[in-house]
Amino acid sequence: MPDDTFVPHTMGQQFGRRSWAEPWKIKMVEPIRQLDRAGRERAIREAGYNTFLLRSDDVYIDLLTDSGTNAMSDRQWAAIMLGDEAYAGSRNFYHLEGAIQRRFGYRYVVPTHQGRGAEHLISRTAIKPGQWVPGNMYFTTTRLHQELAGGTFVDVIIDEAHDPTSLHPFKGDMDLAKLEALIARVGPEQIAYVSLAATVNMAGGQPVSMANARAVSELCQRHGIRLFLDATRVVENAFFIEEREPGFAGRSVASIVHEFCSHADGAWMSAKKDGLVNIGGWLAVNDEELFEELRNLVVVFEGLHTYGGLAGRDMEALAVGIEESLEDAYIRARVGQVRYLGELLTDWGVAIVQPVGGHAVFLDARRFYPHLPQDAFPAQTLAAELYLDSGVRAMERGIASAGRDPKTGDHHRPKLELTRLTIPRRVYTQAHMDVVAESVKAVWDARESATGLRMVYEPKYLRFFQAKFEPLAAGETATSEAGGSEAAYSSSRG
Ligand code: PLI
Repeated sequence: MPDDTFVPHTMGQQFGRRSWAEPWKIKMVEPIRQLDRAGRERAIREAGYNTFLLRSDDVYIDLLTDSGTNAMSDRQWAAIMLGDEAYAGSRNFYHLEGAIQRRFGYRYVVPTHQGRGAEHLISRTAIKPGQWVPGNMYFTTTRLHQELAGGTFVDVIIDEAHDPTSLHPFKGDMDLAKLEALIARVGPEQIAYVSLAATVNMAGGQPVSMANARAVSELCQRHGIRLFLDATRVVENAFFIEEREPGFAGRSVASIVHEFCSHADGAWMSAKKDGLVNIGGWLAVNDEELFEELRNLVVVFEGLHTYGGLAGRDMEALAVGIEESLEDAYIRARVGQVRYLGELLTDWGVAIVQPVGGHAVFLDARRFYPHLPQDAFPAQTLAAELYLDSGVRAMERGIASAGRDPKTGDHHRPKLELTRLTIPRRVYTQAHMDVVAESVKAVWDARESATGLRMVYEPKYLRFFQAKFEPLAAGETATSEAGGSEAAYSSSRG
């Protein structure tokens, strides 16, 4: 006799909730291990207190980045076996080209080995020395390639983006007044192009609204300026539009991505993020003349225009990854997992960037360590403390990442001093998130004892990748050999 009081799959309703789960199950696993405390102390010391210099074998849960760390699906691994490794005209290129044209809507496609390969090409072709490149907050590699091409980046993101406590739903939006003011000051012919990123990595994975993309596009058209999109996390961006922007509820992320991309004259993507692959990138434009230039330049720096530094199998896996990334159930679980971690930390009173973004939870190192000046690298310190506590690897997104002004040599001093817990796609479980949250809480509880770091080795470009640090002794003051306003940092520290 069936027991009709037992209702499978709706148990949660008894407690007033319904859980969601990932739309996939695990077929293959990769063992990980946790070093003991003495091992972690040795490893982080040998790494110069820079989590980029740790060996991954010494890491327990790896939240360094969501770049290239994706777990591919069985369909993608099957696609790997369909690699056509012809030097020229690989069929995998045509599959990839078709997927990009269909899903993002651009006419001409250039494959690149990863995002910065595309940034290099677009910067060299579209920037004349002395021109300006407005964007919605800097990104490290994007700005460097703009500078190497002779351009100057100008931040025109809304002020709310620099405030980790602001609950603005689209903190990635551009401030149209700031953009207009720049155009009026330097003249539209001196603007190389407008560079719009969705989502905004350095602001905490914050989205750009469709209304803002449309308005920026209209403004650019009025002035005859091109608009290019960094589409690295455009699927995560579309999820937030569906969730938050009036008129988009119930729309598929695929249709939102397509509409969003239609506002730009072209786009590039580090496919190592939303593309769900381990390597790859692309650049796509509508202008035939610009395409001719890019197609010529790609053979100089990346490889032939039908592989751009990628193996045929990589392009095939990406063509499949693009389709999978646009599935609504996938993206809901993806952002849902990041939010789960963020909500745990919020409930426990830990200072994080709000609202929680698409690819990572960002810890607010200023509020962890109000006693540390920015010259003592609070966010770098926090990443090292977290590793010491549990072997969880995070990364710095503060003064070390910001680098130096190439003209003055001074540190850039970002208002945001953050440590990023970046969640790889389809890799970790909810239990891993619990372990991470518990470790962050332990570091939060011990926050008063942190003493900070000093930089003892600084490479010229993208210093955060390879810089080395030493712990400051308790009471020792951090000194900066460069100028810049430490006072401004102190006065805005919460
Ligand atoms: O790492 P690449 O060269 O494939 O892509 C560079 C790049 C471009 N744009 C944006 C928004 C990125 O986030 C980005 C790379 N991000 C990395 C590596 C990260 O850890 O966030």
